[in-house]
Amino acid sequence: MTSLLQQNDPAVFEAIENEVRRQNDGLELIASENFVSREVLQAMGTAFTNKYAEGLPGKRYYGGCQFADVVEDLARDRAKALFKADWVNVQPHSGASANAAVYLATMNPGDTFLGLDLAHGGHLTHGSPVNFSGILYKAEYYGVEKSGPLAGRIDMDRVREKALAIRPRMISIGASAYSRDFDYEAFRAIADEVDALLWLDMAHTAGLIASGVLNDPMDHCHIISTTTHKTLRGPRGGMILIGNDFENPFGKVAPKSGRVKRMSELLDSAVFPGMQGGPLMHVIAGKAVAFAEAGREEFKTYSAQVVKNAAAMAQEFVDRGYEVVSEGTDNHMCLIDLRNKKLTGKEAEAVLGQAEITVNKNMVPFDDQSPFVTSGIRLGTPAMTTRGLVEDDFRRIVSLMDRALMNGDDEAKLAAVRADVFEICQAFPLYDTVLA
Ligand code: DSN
Repeated sequence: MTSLLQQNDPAVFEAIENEVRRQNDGLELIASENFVSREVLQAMGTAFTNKYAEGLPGKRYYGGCQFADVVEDLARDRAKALFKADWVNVQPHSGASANAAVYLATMNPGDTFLGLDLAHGGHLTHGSPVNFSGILYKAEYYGVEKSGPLAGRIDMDRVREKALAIRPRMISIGASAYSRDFDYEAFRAIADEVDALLWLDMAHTAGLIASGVLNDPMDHCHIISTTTHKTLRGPRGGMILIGNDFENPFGKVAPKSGRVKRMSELLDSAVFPGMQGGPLMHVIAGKAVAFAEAGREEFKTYSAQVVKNAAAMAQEFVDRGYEVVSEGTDNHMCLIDLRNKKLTGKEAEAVLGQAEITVNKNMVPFDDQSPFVTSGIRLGTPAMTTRGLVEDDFRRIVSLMDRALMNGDDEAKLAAVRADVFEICQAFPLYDTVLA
């Protein structure tokens, strides 16, 4: 059946059709990506996109928000149940917007914070000099160990030493490329010792935390931000929660209105009007659907499989003589250092792309290449686990990747890998229509 979009805007329809085909016919191993359900896609493609709803449910700046209130309350209640939190704001348009609101609510320009170095797996919004977080605030870093028993991992003694030396206003946890779980209790002890706020950006691991397959931060972190589209498998977007002991006035936060506000008030007003205008109600509808999905038993099974698949993938790389940073993984991703294979991340990403295997080049700790070249690739299992792949499938994928990487200039061998990739994709179908 021809859709209205196909009839009336064939150029846009064709781009969408090609993207759906690309997603169906390739192996998606980008650690920050996933495939949402048809229900989430349907919720997003609705008339809620037309609605302005600045404010919060019951306290809006526009009329006609009664159904926007319903859908935002559903999203908030489901998110609170999922993470066992008392407060949440589901309006941030993205993880970066959520993080910007965290800074706005808690820090003054020039204040010092301590976060994981981008070059060691941290995120741009955790103090990179080219990001607002590194421009407006004074960023200090902790990193991972270069060698020894904690190689590739964070040494909490060093975090403590650094925190005692710089006395930050806030300590951030969270990463884009760190495959080990965090010791939230130890971070909190350090934060308490230096009288700092403790903020977790759980963008990558939110779904795994919700499912109980990774450590639970809620009793230890003051503020928790996240995206909603990675392991949590919702629409692209962000969210902020407050940890379990934090609904008290926090005297250190400078009152901006002549009174000490609760952290929830500070964060709400940092999101709107601080950082954003109207919330994206169609995306919030998609968030509500995804949060309900993530509360189901099947999602826990899925998350456990994501972790098992990542462990199997990492081990297969180790067995094939690849250097896996920290020699394995606790979560959904692993980071491969390609220096012993005489390949850069840029070359590997391009070769694997020719075989329809999508990965991203990534800096490895203590990298000697630039961020545009890099010495590594980052791999994740959330997307292909959604398609139903299990450990043996991931071992097979590693063997295909190895064949491609070792034969990057042999078009016939790459074509053979591409054929195997296509066979796997056919066996694990994804979307059966172009439009939701
Ligand atoms: N760009 C995301 C990632 O790939 O990890 C983080 O924002």
